[in-house]
Amino acid sequence: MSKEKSEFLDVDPNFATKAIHVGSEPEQWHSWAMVPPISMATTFKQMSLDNSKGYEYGRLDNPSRAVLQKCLAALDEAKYGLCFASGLGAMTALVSLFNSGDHVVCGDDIYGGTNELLREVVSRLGIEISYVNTTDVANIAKAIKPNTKLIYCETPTNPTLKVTDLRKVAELAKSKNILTAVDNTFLTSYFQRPLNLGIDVVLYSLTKYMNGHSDAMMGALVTSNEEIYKRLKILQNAMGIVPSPFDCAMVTRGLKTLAVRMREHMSNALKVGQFLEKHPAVEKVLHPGLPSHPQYELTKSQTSGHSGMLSFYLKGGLEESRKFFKAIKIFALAASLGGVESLAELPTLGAHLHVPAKQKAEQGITDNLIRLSVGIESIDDLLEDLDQALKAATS
Ligand code: P1T
Repeated sequence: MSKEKSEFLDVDPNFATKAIHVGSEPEQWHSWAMVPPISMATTFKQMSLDNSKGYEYGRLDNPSRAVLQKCLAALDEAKYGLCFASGLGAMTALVSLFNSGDHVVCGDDIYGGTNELLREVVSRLGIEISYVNTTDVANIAKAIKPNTKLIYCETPTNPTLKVTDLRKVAELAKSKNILTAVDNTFLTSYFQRPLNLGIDVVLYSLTKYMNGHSDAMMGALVTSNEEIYKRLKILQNAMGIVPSPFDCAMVTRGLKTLAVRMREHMSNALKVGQFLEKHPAVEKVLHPGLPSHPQYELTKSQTSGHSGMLSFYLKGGLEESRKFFKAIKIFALAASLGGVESLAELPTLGAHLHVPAKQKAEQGITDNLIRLSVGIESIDDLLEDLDQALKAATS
């Protein structure tokens, strides 16, 4: 275990074992295959009119999906997991729990696509949304109304890595009987388990770290609340936002290396963060694992480490950013995050393109804010690449 890591909460000591074995038990298959067979069937023979072997129709359930859902639940120490066709598919199901006239308090710094879904679709359906800075729980308390049904946030946020105190959010919501949900995409269940901090539902874009290889698109909701699970299970089927069995098998395989990958992402990103903080071409680094982060202590109290995500302000503006992206060689200019390969993007023209300009300005999503998803390549190569690109950007 690295020195940095010992400062944080203990990682679940059984995590890697669960990630490799739970849901994949060979004895459940006739062949005792060590790797779950992919079940592509869309329909399943019924034993009689009122008796099945557990599966009926592919949208309702599927053995490859069941394997993954069981593993996801175990990793969050939850009772239930449900997979969806994408992270936004999972969000669509979550917000569909609510009705026209209901009110949602939402973090103001969230993935641009989630922001667009809430503004362009959910608001139009009559669900009112208040965007607040959740880093101060008092802002959430102020925004709560008699019809508030959900408090939702990301922590750390995409792309400015702000951290919300999940214990305080859960305590406030419970006192008012409001459901809480947290997007845990950046940290994964390896580094942060919001349900253990009192949160009701955890959302994932499995497209990112959980799969880890940028080759499957999927989302998930995880909960121990039986009533919410039953309603979400109905929505998963009724809305038809289900993943393919093949993609489920891909993510099941990805999870088996989640623990080792996350340790490498953490180590590389911390070194990148420390390097950038000292670089003359860099104005400021946003990384919750660096003592310079305003919520460094809070982070240590609710997570057991960090992912490969960090952002930084380059000295200069759009012109310098363009030069940086032109110069990078190992880091690729690309959307998304959480794969083994290093990616860089400019949120204001990428993942947050459609976020209203005012909201972007308030969040500090400027022309010189660059987001990195630090992969698990050799660290010296990554630092060398960044160094030459930063020099090219500011020369
Ligand atoms: O892309 P999808 O699987 O639908 O997941 C959406 C999503 C949800 N939550 C967070 C925190 C995310 O970052 C994302 C997707 N994000 C990107 C594609 C991106 O480049 O930030």
